[in-house]
This record gives sequence, structure tokens and C-alpha cells, in this order.
Amino acid sequence: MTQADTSADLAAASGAPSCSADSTHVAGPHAERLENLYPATPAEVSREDGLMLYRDMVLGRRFEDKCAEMYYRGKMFGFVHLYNGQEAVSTGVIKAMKPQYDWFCSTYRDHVHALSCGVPAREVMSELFGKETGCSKGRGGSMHLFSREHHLLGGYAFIGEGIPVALGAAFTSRYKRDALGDASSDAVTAAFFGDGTCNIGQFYECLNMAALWKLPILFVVENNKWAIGMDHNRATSDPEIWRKAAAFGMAGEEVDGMDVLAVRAAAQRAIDRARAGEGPTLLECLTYRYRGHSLADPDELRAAEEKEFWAKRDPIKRLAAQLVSQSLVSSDELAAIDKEIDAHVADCVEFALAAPEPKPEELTRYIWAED
Ligand SMILES: Cc1ncc(C[n+]2csc(CCOP(=O)(O)OP(=O)(O)O)c2C)c(N)n1
Ligand SMILES: [Mg+2]
Repeated sequence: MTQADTSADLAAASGAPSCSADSTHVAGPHAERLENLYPATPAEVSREDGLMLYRDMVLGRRFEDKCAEMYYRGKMFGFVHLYNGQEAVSTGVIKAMKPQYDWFCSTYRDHVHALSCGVPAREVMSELFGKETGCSKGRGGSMHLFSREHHLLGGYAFIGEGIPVALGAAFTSRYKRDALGDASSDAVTAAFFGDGTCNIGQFYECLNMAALWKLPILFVVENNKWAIGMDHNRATSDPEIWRKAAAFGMAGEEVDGMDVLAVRAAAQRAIDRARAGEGPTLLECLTYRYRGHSLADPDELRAAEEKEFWAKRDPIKRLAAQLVSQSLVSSDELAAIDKEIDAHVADCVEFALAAPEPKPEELTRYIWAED
């Protein structure tokens, strides 16, 4: 099967019109790279895994659609950065890792990472409403989700701030094994960050140290083509970020970030290398955010054709189409899952709205670690 055949087949399977060379051209070099990445055959998946991945992506999508609704109804405040469109990256990487064992580090676009890590959706929603029941006890808000229990090392408002933190977690894993003699210490860390973040110093410094010490870390670049209003292709010396790995002698890979199975397979290769002591990987996932940079962004800069190109490659519809076409699930089953998740998200909102605010007299609590 040729690449072109596959691309058309997948589009047909998802019910989307196939993408002509013209529309790829209009959508630009980022889209062209994605088109060249289609695998000859879709990756295989079991029914059980397929449903697990589907559930996780739908939870991320519906949860965030609800956030947008709450924000525009004036119920949620502050900066809120949504992840719609990028779900295959969070699900594909995190679900390939070991929950509550491996480590995860996010950015300000962190809600879906937290959900994939297993932080209860009620706690994530509560945090967005600044409630005591939030995963950061209502002190963090949207950009500062944290969960010790689920090994989520935090969301960070400053770009690149999480990368050295993730590096520290990876170093700990290696230090326990090599210096403290704990042969079983093989936890892997995933650091998520965007394309724009790859133009700042911390990125390069951390790649250098990770390669030098062969640390068990995945640098997961969520290349959604935009850094607020800056087009990636105008802002960086070589837009193919994964190639920068070569300068440090580490593994680098690019993957279709709209294909959860492709992301999962690439992540698995990187995780295997990391656990085997073979060091870090720079994994560049080509993806797209459907909404503006934050909910305060009117999103007027990006071309309609570009948005259309990416909407046709929706990761959730794509996985659904594959599961149904391979007779692993029925459309009715998937519809029932969607409904169940909608009810769950509605329950999270009710729970969060009814939850108590942090007490003013406890304003300084949780600044330092508690027992
Ligand atoms: C150190 C620092 N400089 C500048 C900013 C302002 N800023 C917020 S988001 C952003 C763009 C980041 O783009 P990218 O890394 O591609 O992530 P995305 O928002 O696309 O997920 C910038 C420059 C910041 N938060 N931190
Ligand atoms: Mg970006």
C-alpha cells in the first residue's frame, strides 16, 4: 500500500474527505511533514487497549469542552489553556508508562496530562475552581496542577520551567540505581512541552545533561505549530525539532501526534531504551491545538484552511474509526462511553461548585511539605 493510499483510506475511515495535495500545501510545512509520516498500515491494538485509549482521550476532550463552557459562562477565572486536538500525545505517551511509578511533568496546558496520569477528574475540576478539594488544594489553579500520589510533578506557567524538574526526577532514578545500589530503580520520566519552548536555553541545557548522564527521560515536544501567535516555521533555525537530538548524540524521533497508536508505539520504544539504561529520547509529536492559545485568545491569526486540515485528522475520530472498522467495538459501545463520560464530567462540575473554598486563615498552608 502506498502512503497516498493509506492517507486516503484513513480519511475515508474517519468519514472525512481525503486531503488533496492542495490543502496540504495551504496548511503549510507542518502539515506536509505530517502527511509524509502516515504509516503503511495502522498500528495494531487489542480491544481492551483500544477502549482504554479511547476513554482517556474522550475524557480529556469532554472535560476541556466543559472547561470552555464554564469559562465563557463566567464560572471559571484566570488563564485557562486547553489541549483540544492534542489528546493523542498525552494518552499515547502516558498510557505507555507505569502509573504511580514513572514520573510526569507538564506545562500550563496541563489538565489532560493530569487526567491521563490518573488524577481524579473531580480533583482536577475542583482545582480549576480554586477549591480545597483540588489536587493542589485550590492554591494552584489551572496552570499548577500537582499530584504526589500520581507522580505529576506539576504544571508550570513559565515555559521550559518543568524540563529541569523532570531532569531531576530522571537523575534520581539513575542515582538510586548507580550510586545507592538499588538495582530495581528504573522509573522513567516524561517531560511535556511545546515547540516554542524548544527555542529557550533550558531545553538545550537539559538535553545536554540528559545525554551526558544517559538519564531515563523522554523529552516530548508537542509541536502544535504555534507559540501563542508565532508560527513555528518562522521562529526556529531547523523546524524539525527531533533532528536536534543528533547534536547531543541522543535518539530522536518524529511521530504523527494525531495518531494515538503511533505515539504510543514511539513512546514505547523510547521507554524501553530509557529503562534499559540507554538514555533519553527527543520525541517530536506533530499535532495541533483546536482552540486559541488560551480561552482569552480570540484565535484570529490562524488560517481557516489550516484549522480544517487538522480537524480532519482528529485523533479521537481516527481511533474510533479504526476500532469499528476492525470490528473490535461497535459505534453504539463508543456512543455509550461518550455518554458515560459526559455524565462523569457533569458530576465533576457539580462536585467542584459545591466544594469549599480554602480557608483564609490557611492561606500559608502547603507552602512547605507537610507530613
Ligand atoms: C519564560 C517564559 N517566557 C515567555 C512566556 C510567555 N509565553 C507563554 S506561552 C508561550 C508560548 C509557548 O509556546 P509552545 O512552547 O509552543 O507551547 P504551546 O502553548 O503551543 O503549548 C510564551 C512565549 C512564558 N510563559 N515563560
Ligand atoms: Mg506550540
